Amino acid sequence: MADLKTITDTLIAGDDEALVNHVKAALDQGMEAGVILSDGLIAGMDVVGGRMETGEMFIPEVLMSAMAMGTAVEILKPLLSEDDNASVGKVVIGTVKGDLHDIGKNLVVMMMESAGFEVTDLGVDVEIDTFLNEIREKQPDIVGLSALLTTTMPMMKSTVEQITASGLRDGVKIMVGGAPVDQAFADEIGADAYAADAGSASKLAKAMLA
Ligand code: B1M
Repeated sequence: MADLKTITDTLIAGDDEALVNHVKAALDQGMEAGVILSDGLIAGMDVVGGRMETGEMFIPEVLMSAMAMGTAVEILKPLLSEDDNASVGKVVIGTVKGDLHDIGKNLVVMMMESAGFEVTDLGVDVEIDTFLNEIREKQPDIVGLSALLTTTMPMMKSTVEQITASGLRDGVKIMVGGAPVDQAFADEIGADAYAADAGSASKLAKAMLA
């Protein structure tokens, strides 16, 4: 019998094989993919974050949880897709320079792709010049910037500034997100939108282009 607590505990333990089994069992029992994601997996990463902060978990253990999360998300991905797959717009997205966190950004990518966006994912630790080049080449409707560290939030600001200085700002909407980011910060750096989670990111992206 797989329940959300078992899923959360297995994610925290970083046991990806067991996690896959528990997630599959939960799906077989009729649990919704979205519930497994938010109340099982993301809830587990929150516990991992707390333990990392207090020194109860170290980087290698956190990485094992992160990798287990990625494996489990792959199982849920097709089940979280929306039916309507017509392209609704182009998105270029990445985690800003200096920041290696990608789990949240990957969820945003997944939700946006599911919602019908054509997404170019630049990965993590993305140089400002890479964003500028990709905007020139791909001509996206939306540029997404993710940051998980308070120390990389200024890089978000610099990225927006350089997009503006390069004359590319008028052609794109900029969306920002990540745990330390909020609406006030988005306003302060001149972003068009802030989303607190992956679900609202894709809804907001659609709304911005409507
Ligand atoms: Co790091 N880390 N980490 N870490 N890590 C945090 C962020 C931290 C809060 C942990 C803590 O101390 N409690 C802390 C930051 C403190 C701060 O800045 N004030 C921290 C630290 C300090 C560090 C290091 C500096 C540790 C060290 O080396 N001493 C180091 C930095 C490395 C670097 O980036 N240069 C580091 C390293 C790592 C790992 C590599 C081990 C690993 C990352 C693995 C990976 O991503 N592949 C890791 C992890 C896993 C975490 C925690 C535990 C989990 C992050 C996560 O994946 N959350 C995290 C603690 C926490 O957040 N509770 C922590 C789950 C994910 C689904 O949520 O990413 O918030 P989140 O994404 C959400 C929303 O924010 C939003 O939607 C997502 C889905 O709903 N969202 C967007 C995200 N991007 C968006 C973009 C949008 C819109 C919405 O539009 C474009």
